[in-house]
Amino acid sequence: MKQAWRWFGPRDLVSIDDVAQTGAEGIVTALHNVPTGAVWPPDEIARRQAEVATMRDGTPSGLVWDVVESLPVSEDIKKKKGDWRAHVEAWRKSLHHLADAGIDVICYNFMPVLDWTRTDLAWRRPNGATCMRFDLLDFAAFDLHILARSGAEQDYDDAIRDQAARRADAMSDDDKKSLAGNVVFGLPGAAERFTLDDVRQHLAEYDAISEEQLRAHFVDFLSEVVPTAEKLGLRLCCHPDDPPFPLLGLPRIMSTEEQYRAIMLAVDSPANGITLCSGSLGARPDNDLPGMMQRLGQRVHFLHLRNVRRESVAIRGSFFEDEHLSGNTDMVALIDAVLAEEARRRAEGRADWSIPFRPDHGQDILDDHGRKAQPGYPAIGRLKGLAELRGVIAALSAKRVA
Ligand code: DNO
Repeated sequence: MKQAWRWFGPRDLVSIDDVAQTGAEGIVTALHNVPTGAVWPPDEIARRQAEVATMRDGTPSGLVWDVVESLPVSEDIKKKKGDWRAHVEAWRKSLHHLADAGIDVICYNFMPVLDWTRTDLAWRRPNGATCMRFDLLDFAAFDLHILARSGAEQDYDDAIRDQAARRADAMSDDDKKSLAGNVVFGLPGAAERFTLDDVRQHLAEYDAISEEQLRAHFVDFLSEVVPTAEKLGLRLCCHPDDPPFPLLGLPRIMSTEEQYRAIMLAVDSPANGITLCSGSLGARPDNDLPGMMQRLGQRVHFLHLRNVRRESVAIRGSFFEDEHLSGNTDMVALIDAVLAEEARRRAEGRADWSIPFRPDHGQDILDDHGRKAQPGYPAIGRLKGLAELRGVIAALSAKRVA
């Protein structure tokens, strides 16, 4: 398992110098400045590689850009309209440029309109740490009373509607603004920053797109890009929906094992793979993460290891981001399944036997509270996660050898 770290580029308050001290071996990043739908130019890829490789004083960092996260897929591609053909062509060109630069793992997602979303970015835990949280009642209050989406009432039962109305009544204008900001204005890594009106307009366009139709658009997109990736020796890996259930009346197609299996079969190539994010998928009680790793492992090209604590037994429910070894996913069993998959790959002689992972998100602890890096991506909270995961990997690996 290759230990990687997400870095948001030179503006990231957690610098390459900091990352070098975490013990991470590789970097996960993107050209966040290139607009969605445009080609990633070779010189900008090379510049980012040089930034990753160099400490502030000019000495080598020892770090390499291993994984792209994300190469964004445009709304036109997801809706299969407008400039979608040109955007697919640009995506393919970017794949060529990345392959030329020696970067071969490409993460992306196919979530309509919103990338990941939360209602609270700094929810206090009893020990003083803060974490991200998705509270279904706050989300419903946003949907029903701030966005005021038409048809939203049908998506919630009476009890949720009543409680959401009470919450909305109790909110000041500032509270409403900050809730809307958390939900739609884009968390780190999201390719777009939408206003409420943009969101309303996109939602209206999705009215006519069913889950089946969105899946068909995804398969059409993959049929165009997977052959290119395969030829170039690249591994594409789709990130799951986060949270993994329908939101704002939008279809979600990458939330369950069955949905992943359908997409893997529809375009059956090793280049069509999975980013197994235990935090996103783990927010649903019917996703068995160690089992998914056992059953879909051959196509897992990248891992996000984090843990959530579900606050209800509902498929669509509230949750918060727990410590990496706490929460509802059995992280030790999941890592054991990853190591078993790596052993299988080694026995088969696969060159890609070592699967890159990053400690995904982290609670804000200690000096994180002062630094205020990107939500979910503090230095010390993630380092704590990485250190704990590294300990589990070392212990389980030693047992395998013995
Ligand atoms: C959140 C991230 C996501 C992820 C994209 C991948 O922390 O895991 O924003 O980068 O969905 O395309």
